[in-house]
Amino acid sequence: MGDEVAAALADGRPVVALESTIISHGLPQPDNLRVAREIEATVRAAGAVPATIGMLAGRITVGLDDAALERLANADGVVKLSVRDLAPAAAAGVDGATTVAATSAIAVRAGIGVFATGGLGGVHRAARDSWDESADLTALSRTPICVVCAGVKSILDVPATLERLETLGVTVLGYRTTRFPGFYLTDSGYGLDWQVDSPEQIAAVLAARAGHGVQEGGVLVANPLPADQQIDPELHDRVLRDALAGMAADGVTGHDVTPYLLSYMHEHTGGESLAVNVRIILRNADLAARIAVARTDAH
Ligand code: PSU
Ligand code: MN
Repeated sequence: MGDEVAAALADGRPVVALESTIISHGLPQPDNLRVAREIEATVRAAGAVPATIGMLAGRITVGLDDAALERLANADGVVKLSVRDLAPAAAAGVDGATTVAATSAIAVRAGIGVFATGGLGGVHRAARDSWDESADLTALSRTPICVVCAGVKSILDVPATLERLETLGVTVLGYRTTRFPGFYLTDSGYGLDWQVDSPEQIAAVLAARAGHGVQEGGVLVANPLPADQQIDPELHDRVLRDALAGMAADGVTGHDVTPYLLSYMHEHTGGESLAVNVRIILRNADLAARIAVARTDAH
């Protein structure tokens, strides 16, 4: 664990977990390193300590330093690690980037309760045949963490993902909305049961959850982009259609599906999807930090 994160946790100060797959597989070089640093700076500006999580030469690290961020951003062959990959990757001594599933599991073990990401993994559109459902969902069903995201991308089957979150017992809160956000789009077209309007209210939900001791899994906070900042829905729909067709033509499957679709969107929206992606992550980092601060203030 990084010294700064260890000290903050020991003192009971607010800490926000951050994932590394977004850096190594979710954003293109060279923007990824700049954005990784901006995410951390955003968490700090809101009064919390950032703990970016990843694996360096087989060691799980909570609170990557700047040299480590640079290594995961720039090295080729950084392995994308879900929970089930952590042990073999550690034994093999590789560098790896942790997904939402793996980051959540590690964060909770380390005593961190709030986590900011961009978009959550979910049920893929072809899941009826491929069975491709992100382990992010099942990990959240058993990991008591609060994850701030902008919903899921419409590269996924959004209603199926919401159904699975319900089945798996994951609480979903809309931040100042009752519409589930669609990452690049403010509204995915699907509704939510619960709305919260402040970090303090979210902290109250987390306190109630912990107090009951009944619910095993996590709380997802869905933080939409303001409508005037979303991607032009027409451009979005057209590029998405092409991306799905390209993926089928190239025979992309398994854990390569999400990175393929993300980079396709980045390349074919003239940089718009990247700019929107960055805005989303920074907004989520800010809200997560304010939730972490509200939790410590409530004690
Ligand atoms: N969705 C995004 N951006 C991302 C990811 C998902 O909009 O960077 C990354 C996250 O790390 C997430 C992972 O946990 O992809 C999910 O991959 P899979 O679908 O293979 O579980
Ligand atoms: Mn998958």
